[in-house]
Amino acid sequence: MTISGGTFDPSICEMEPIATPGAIQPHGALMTARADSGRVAHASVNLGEILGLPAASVLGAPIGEVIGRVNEILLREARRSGSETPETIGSFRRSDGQLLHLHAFQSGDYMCLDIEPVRDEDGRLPPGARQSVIETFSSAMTQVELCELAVHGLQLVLGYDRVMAYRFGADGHGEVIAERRRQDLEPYLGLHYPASDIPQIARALYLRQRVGAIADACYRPVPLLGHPELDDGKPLDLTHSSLRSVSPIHLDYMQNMHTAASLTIGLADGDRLWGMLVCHNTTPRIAGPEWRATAGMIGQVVSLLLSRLGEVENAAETLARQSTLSTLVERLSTGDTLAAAFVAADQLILDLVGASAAVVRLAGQELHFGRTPPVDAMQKVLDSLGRPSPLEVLSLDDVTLRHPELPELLAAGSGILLLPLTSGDGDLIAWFRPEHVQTITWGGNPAEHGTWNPATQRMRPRASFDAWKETVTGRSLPWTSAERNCARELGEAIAAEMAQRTRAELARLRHYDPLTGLANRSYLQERLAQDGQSAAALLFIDLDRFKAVNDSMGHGVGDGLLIEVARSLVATVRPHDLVVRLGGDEFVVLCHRLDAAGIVSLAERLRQVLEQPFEVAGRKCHISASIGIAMADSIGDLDLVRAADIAMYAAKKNGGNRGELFRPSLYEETTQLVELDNDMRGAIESEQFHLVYQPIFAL
Ligand code: BLA
Repeated sequence: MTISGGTFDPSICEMEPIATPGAIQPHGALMTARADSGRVAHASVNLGEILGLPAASVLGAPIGEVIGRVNEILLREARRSGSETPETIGSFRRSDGQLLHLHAFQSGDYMCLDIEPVRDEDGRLPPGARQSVIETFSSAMTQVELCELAVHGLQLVLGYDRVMAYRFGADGHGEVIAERRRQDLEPYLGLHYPASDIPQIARALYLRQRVGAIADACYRPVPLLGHPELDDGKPLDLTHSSLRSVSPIHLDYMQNMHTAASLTIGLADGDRLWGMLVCHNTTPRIAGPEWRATAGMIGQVVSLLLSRLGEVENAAETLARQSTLSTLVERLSTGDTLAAAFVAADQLILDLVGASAAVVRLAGQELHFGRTPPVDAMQKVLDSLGRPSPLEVLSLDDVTLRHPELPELLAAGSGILLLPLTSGDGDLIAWFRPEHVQTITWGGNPAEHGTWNPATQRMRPRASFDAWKETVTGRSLPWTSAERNCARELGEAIAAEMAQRTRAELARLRHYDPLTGLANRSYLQERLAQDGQSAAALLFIDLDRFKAVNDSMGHGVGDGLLIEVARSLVATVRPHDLVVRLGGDEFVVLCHRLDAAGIVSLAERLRQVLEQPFEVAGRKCHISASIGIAMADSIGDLDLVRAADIAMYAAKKNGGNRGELFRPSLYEETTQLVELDNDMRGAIESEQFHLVYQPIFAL
């Protein structure tokens, strides 16, 4: 809409006083009475014509005297029941015999009556027609199918020239998604109309009052007269009047569309206006109470089913995406690292939200999937999105319109779905979609919303509704709410997976020696506790001369030597034996299913291996080992480590580079070296250890 050559300002349309026009359409009359006194406060100037009593003569009179006592009681009852929506309360016979419908509704302090002559067409509906139309609705599988059945049914029972289902898009513009029409009329099916064709005020009104009718776009509005004292002077709200006079802008619009009459039904999905069923007639047509009731009922059923079908369609999409999501989440828990798991699941990441490319940033690593946009341009877009909070999904389908300076984004990054991850600064997943060029056919050029007519001081809607094609570029396919939800759920799953991996890593650290990668003392203790009932043999290995190496060659070589020793131990024992670094230069080998001869020969092999010089950082290190051996048929509460330790001390005391089997006499020999606790003493005295009395090997 241009105003004196200025730009279109939709707010002008929003200022139309559509609920309080101060006038009605001329095919009926309107009268109000104050709820307290019951005296007539308003009357339309055509009251004489419709009711047979001039407006001036009824203003101030008790309403019962005008419409009869019974009708007054019914009118009061309609008010008492509190229902805002209009209802037919009865009829009234004029002095010349003409029957009139009385239709009650509430407005502020007033009880209001629409008065309409009963017309022949009113009873024209074949009995049961309405019911059988409504029954067809339950077969609809999609919202569009339901709308097709609804327009078919409406045309069948009400017989308008054209019946359309009009669906609103997210930006408020609308599209005709179903249509039935007289063959000679041009089709509107598939046409789009700008949001400003139906201003917000009209949408809000159609949510409150679902059915509205215009009998003749060329009518002359009939003003209301108010009683000087009983009319409170506030504009009377006619939202619920079936005779409400409509905005002259819209009447012009209808005339430009070559439509004389309309009957419109608001379709609601919850508390949102989903769309409208719009019936048009090329010639004037009055929609009487029966038709309006039929329209209202059809609208109610369609609205109800629409919500349900919407949920079903959404659930079907979500379900398909959920199965991709759960496969993807399952994959995340495999793989050595999360990044490796992502790489292995590449196609699933794209399929999850129907993207052509994705970038995953994780702990300083960046993974690319599919055909990603050029890195610099992508970074600029990400920067422009600021720093959304973790798991706050952002989606745009018009990146290239927002960034015309980055045309290189068109092919791969017209749409972006951004998921900031919880793990830290800059961790994110960004999905991309390419440009999706679309042709939209508008009912008239949408840029020409209307013009300002200085002569009438009114808006004039656009004159041409000829199909006008627009090629929409710079946009990707929009991201659906199911896709956004899946992205968020993936974010939550990644957070859970990361927590799980951190816990596993911590557990690993708790059990492993970071220098050699061997199990540590706490792991050994857990294993011994677990293996409680089984027979076991344990070697306690202490390196001889390690301190000398450490002191003379430095800690670096010392650490290197420990790593080499660990490697040699692992290479020498059987695969299922456990090699442990207790700390410093002390190691343990825990063996199962090895008899005394077996364990002794293993100890001897280890002694020989450790006796060989080790080369660390180009330096030769000469060490050897003192090895203590302890065995038990059942570990139970025995402190095998302590026993082997005692034996090791004996080996060390005897010159090192040798093995000693634990025997109770060692207890006596080593008392100066180690303190034995009572449990140990008890175990030795009860001879639970294998008792072997002589050193079996020694240098
Ligand atoms: C109302 N505009 C409406 C209504 C429809 C449309 C359906 C509801 C009333 C009715 O059913 O007639 C629009 N009608 C359409 C469309 C199609 C159709 C899109 O058949 C497509 C096939 N209208 C304008 C501009 C303004 C405007 C520029 O084009 C504002 C300056 C206003 N439209 C306008 C207003 C109403 C309206 C104010 C409410 C009328 C009323 O109820 O008083």
